[in-house]
Amino acid sequence: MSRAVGDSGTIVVLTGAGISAESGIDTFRDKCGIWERNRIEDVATPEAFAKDPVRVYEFYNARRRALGAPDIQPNAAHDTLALLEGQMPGRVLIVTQNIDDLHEQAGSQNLIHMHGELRKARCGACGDVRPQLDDLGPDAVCANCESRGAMRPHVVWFGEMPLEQDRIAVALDACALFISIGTSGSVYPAAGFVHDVRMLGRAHTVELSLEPSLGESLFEERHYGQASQIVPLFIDRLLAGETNFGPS
Ligand code: BV8
Repeated sequence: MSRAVGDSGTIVVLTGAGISAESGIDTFRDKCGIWERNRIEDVATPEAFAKDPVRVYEFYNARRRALGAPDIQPNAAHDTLALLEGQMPGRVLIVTQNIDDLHEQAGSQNLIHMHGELRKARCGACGDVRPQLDDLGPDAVCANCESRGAMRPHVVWFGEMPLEQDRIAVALDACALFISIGTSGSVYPAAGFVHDVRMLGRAHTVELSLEPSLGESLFEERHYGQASQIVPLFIDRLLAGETNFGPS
């Protein structure tokens, strides 16, 4: 059965750390990954922040500084997704688990950072969110409510509710094509999106990653390799109408 995206079908693309690996940003669960060098309980939970805020500030300050290095640039996978959005205006949504801004740098606009953004800070007192390019610390003052010491990384920690879940649910419900790129399928609710889409039975599901994810068996189509190679290959076929799911 061809559930073609056709001229009106929408596409939801879920991305994980693997799409940014070739850009020089560490993944989490590969060898020497971020969670291999740091315990989640020490740096990525509200309890960790309450217990030792300086350690948590520094964990994200180090990653923010690394992201600012001149050699950290979007790769062909990011660029191709921005091209796809340009070719199918209003019909492509990227939901990223990543807190880097490489999708934005590549030109993607219809984008949800469900786990927050490394280059933003949020006030724990008033909720105001502002760009944060430099190191963040306990003496930071909120530009909105002037509270001192309440600013935190605008990042979703484990045990916190991911952002824009309602908007994501609406997009998953409506999509004709769900593409998962560079994620191990380890973290929920993101890892459950393919199951949600399959239960609805309307969309084709595709996994593009270096190696099979934990949710591999739920994807109807799977391609493995470096994102900078397999993502352009797949999107080129999609746009050329060589799949069942390109624009008709
Ligand atoms: C919540 C921001 C509820 C921080 C992150 C159900 C079952 C079990 C557990 C749970 C569940 N529901 C909730 C949980 C608990 C928890 C969870 O899922 N735990 C896991 C560990 C079992 N989930 C949560 O706590 C979430 N919150 O559910 O809240 C709630 C309800 C009501 C009220 C309040 C709360 C919040 C989760 C968000 C945590 N924050 N990120 C930060 O970045 O520091 S998640 C963290 O993992 C990372 O940010 C990352 O984005 C995410 C997923 O990792 P991946 O992106 O997949 O990266 P990974 O390294 O694992 O894999 C990389 C992949 O790329 C690999 O497959 C590799 O092969 C591939 N790859 C590598 N190189 C390449 C490549 N692919 C292509 N090309 C390459 N070159």
